[in-house]
Amino acid sequence: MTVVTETSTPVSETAPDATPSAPPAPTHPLALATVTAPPTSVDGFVREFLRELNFGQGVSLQASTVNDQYLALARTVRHYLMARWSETLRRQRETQSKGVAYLSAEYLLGRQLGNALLATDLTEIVADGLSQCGIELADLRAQEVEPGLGNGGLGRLAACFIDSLATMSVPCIGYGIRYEYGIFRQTFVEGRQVEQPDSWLALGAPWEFPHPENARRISFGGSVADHTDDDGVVRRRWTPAWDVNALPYNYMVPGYRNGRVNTLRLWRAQATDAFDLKIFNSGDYEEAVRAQTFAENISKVLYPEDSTPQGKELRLQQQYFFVAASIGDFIDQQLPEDFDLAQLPERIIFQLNDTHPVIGVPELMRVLVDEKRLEWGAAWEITKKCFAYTCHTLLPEALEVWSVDLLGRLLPRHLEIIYRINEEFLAEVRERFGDDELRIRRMSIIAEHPERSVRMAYLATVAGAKVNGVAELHSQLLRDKVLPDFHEFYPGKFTNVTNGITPRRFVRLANPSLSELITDTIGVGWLTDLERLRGLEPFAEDEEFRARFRAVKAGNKRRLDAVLRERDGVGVHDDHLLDVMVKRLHEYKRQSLKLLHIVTTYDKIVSGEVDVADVTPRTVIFGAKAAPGYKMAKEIIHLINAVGETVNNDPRVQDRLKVIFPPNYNVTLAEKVIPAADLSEQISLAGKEASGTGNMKFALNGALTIGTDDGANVEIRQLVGDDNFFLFGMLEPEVEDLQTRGYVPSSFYEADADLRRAIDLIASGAFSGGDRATFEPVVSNLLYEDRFMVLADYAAYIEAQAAVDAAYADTERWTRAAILNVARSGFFSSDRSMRDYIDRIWATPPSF
Ligand code: 26W
Repeated sequence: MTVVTETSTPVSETAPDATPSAPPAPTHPLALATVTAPPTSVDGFVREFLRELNFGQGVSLQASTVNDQYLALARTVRHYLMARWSETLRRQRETQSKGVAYLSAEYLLGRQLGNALLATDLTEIVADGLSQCGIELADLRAQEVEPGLGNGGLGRLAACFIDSLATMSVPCIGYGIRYEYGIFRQTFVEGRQVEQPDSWLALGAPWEFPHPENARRISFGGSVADHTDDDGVVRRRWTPAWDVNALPYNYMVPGYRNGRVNTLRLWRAQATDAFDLKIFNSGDYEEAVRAQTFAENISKVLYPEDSTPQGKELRLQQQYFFVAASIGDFIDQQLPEDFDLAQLPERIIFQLNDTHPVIGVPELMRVLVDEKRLEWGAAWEITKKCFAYTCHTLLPEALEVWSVDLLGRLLPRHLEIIYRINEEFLAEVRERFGDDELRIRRMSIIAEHPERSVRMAYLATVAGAKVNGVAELHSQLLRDKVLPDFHEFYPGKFTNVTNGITPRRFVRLANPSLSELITDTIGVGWLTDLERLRGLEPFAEDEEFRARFRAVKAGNKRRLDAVLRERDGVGVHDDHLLDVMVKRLHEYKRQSLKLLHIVTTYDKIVSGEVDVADVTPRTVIFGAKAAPGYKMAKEIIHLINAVGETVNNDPRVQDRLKVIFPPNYNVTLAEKVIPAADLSEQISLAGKEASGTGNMKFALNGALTIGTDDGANVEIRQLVGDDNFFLFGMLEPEVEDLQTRGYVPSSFYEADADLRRAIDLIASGAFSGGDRATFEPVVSNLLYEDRFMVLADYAAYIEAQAAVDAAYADTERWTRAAILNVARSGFFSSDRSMRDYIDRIWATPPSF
């Protein structure tokens, strides 16, 4: 008698009211014809737009608000993508080719309208048609609220990746969560960050297609027990305690002018039964709706942390909710009825965007063993081929662990499955290395200390067919430092795919004037084959071209000036070197090092050590949100604003040094700031930034990088050339060495007069109205902890900044270097990243 597992009530089936086996699909000769073909004339568009305004928004043109016009335009444009979407889906069903299911808890999509117009090549027709109606397209684009369904790098990368897969015609479904509230809105109150809820749906969501009929029931809690099934086989049966419905919302992911539209499916949580009428009628109204609010909390809000998991139960609920819905959806909705699940690895690869979706591994095992009644061994063979794991961090505290208590309570069957996966894994380790208990304890998916918990990165590594880092250095450190035991045990499993960014949004859309210059110079085609930018290299030697290149940059500075004046009432001088640091606020990214450079320069000016007239006019632009619970990060934001306030209003500076910190840095602001930048700050401590992607966006928009040899900076420097990159600071091995030798930050303070003066100025209260206490926490953290060695790299950084000033003074040399950065950064297209994933991990050939 064999013991295998089974759940009692089949779970995550489609919701009970789902229609029984569907009658033949309805059809009509006009069906496809009615799908609106993109207009070929302005009138054609205007007619469609006015129809949508009148019938969709229910208003006349005269009475319409800007929001009416935006919603009507968005729906009109999505009509034009419908044919491609349904054609893509039809072909996918027809070809049954292998595809990618990208599982990500975050997607930082940015505004959709501009990208949809670019993909359909309708920008001109629409702009003309709207202006005939007395409407500015730019006003409607500005009306769109960007979906901030992500924190930073990881979420934006997911958005770039699905854009590339659609443009490369690779079958892909992006799966995630439709948070009702995305990343918080950042405001500053007396220089301190204050968070506001991000009600991005408030003014309408024209880009989503809800499909409540495909809702799935997701279960939680309860217990597991043995059960003899109708074939007399003893199985494990999970009896959940509660459940919620997962409602899918589909979003279009248009490829760039290739007739293809992939799908992004985001799940929303809804109570299985609206509210309890019995309790309601008993008068306890609150209790009657409690279940409802409790359930819907699951997709209520994005967790605003991007490096230190809080281990909150709701976060685990979110992770299981969207992963179980996605895996169930793929198996039930995307595969033919009688699909042989042993072939699943030929049909799909579930790419794990960090550890956040890794609960999907025991979930697939539960579905295959408990629901589909496969043998454990067979199920594991399938599962091992169906998952791949991308790690996006190097910070030990960012690696998620879930306590077995919490997991056992919320997902008792999944914990059982994880225990068995670990048992069999450790048996293999013992087989290879004998009873090396230390190794066993080090490699066990279950950590015994400080509390028994599941190490999600270990589970992802054991179950994943491939494990990759996101830049060469990162992947090397993963193999040597983060997961060395696993690299030794699974040498062939580890690979690298260096990140990339989509040139459609971050060059063509964000920088139309540069795009025009590029196309004028090397022709079209570079937007889907970015290595063609190499064709610009010879033009670095062309004086006339350099002048046109500079004019583009100057134009982008003026545009940024107008945007920031209108947005925050502060502008930028277009004759200033724009020195930009935009990324999440985190100590390892070292915004405080940038701050010390500003304070040092300011100190030299006001002390008269340098003649202000000799100072290169420079505006430093910061953009950074801090996780609300990250105290030191918020202190640093406060200090940046305080220093800015003082420097910007000190007449002795004569406006030659400015510090501006526009609040609420997001994708939309990035699209305006990055094209205007001269200098890109990528100054993390070597060995801490997994890759970075902002660094790539700056290089492709003609900014020079000042940076450490960290993450993808290394590959940027190797490609653009040492002469066109301001490298400084310790290399990763030197950091490691200083760490082991014992790092004493105050010794650097003692030894460096400029550093001492800068820190003393902050400590003196110069930026806090003389109050020494205000920034004492930041100062003492730097002097006595300084975990990310800001003081150790200070001198080298200041020296590199002096080199920047010297280089910027030689305008032709600077422009030449900027052109070479653009020409040699084609490698950093997310299309290339996708090709690497296909070649090294997915083996999913483009379908057509
Ligand atoms: C709270 C748990 C948590 C932990 C880590 C949430 C989110 C994370 C992300 C992995 C953090 C993140 O965004 N990492 C960034 O990923 C980018 C895309 O690969 C890299 O370019 C950045 O270097 C990396 O910091």
